[in-house]
Amino acid sequence: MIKVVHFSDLHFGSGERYGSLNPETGLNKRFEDFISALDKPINFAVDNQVDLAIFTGDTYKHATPEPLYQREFAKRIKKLSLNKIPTILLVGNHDVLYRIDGSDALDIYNTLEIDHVTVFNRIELKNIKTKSGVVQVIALPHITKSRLLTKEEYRNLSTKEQDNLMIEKVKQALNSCIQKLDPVLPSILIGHGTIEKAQFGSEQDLSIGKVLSYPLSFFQSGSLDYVGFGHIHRHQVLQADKPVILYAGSLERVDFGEENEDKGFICLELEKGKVKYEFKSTEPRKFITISCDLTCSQNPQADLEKEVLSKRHTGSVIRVRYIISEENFGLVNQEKIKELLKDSFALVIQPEILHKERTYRVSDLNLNLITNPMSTLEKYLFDYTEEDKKILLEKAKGLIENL
Ligand SMILES: [Mn+2]
Repeated sequence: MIKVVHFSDLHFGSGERYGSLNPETGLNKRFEDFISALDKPINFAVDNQVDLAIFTGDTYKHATPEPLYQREFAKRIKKLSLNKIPTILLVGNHDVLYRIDGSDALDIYNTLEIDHVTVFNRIELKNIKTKSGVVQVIALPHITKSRLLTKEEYRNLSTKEQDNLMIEKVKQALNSCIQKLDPVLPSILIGHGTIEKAQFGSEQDLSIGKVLSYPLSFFQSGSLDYVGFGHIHRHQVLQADKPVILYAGSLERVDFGEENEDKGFICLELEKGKVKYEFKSTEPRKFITISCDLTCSQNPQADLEKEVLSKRHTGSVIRVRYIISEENFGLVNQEKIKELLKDSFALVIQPEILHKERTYRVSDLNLNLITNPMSTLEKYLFDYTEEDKKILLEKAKGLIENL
């Protein structure tokens, strides 16, 4: 039996607007959260002496990360390497620089030939040796047009046709890998991208449009034991068995769109034809929205305080949203609310002011006037100067005559 840890979508550098500077470390406190989230699968792998660690892409927010982010990621990869745990790094869309040289943020691990570390940046099949046996790994990294198609192939095609051609090429490449699998050995497919029918989380706006969408059928081959994907941040299981097909999900929350999503990583026990998997939470920082409709409230401050006190949670990122009428806006003391929530990790207060209706009503405008548009318009323009009214009525006359 081969023990595997699979984690994904680290995105160092994201979500830092909800963190302040930690004066002791000089780091953004949310970045520290992201670091400790990464430590969970890394430490689990080391403490349990797993046979294989897999990261399915999107290491940083951008493919040109600050040295700080590179250093903290590299420390963790080094730890896996020193513990002789075979480690796979798969290139995600946020790791790729859209340049002709096709370089990516994980290239450096290839170049330095770190012991026990394998980087996958193209579709291929490799046998990875672990202390408990060989695992066959088919890799499907983020696919870029320039790596998959030649200029001659796509020059005269529409974007849609190019996508279809790329999907067809991916299918052929995957199938040729699948055909080469030794039926006796355990086999996994790791990917970074969108599988049709997968449910997006709030990261949708980050990347949609740049990635292809693969049919689930590409990955349902009985020769595979486990299909582990990255890219979509919401952890989800698309198929429970033969093979297991899932998204590990990201390791930490980026924003309030993920308030109700747990974050974590996957532990696998892999044998040929038999897979046991378990989702382990990283216990990500809590995000809590406190909502309050104060439009009908007699005592907005008291009602809002009551709601805040019932929902407040120490150490969480808190968002207070309330709707209030324009005339009552001054009755809420935001400083007092901030004081009540001073133990939160971060705080956002978002009042929504309900404005009085500003539509001007012209009392003698009625349906009877419909037969005489010019006099109707004249009444409608009651608060214009005589001069402007004259110009507008002239223009209107021309338009009406044309009609
Ligand atoms: Mn991605």
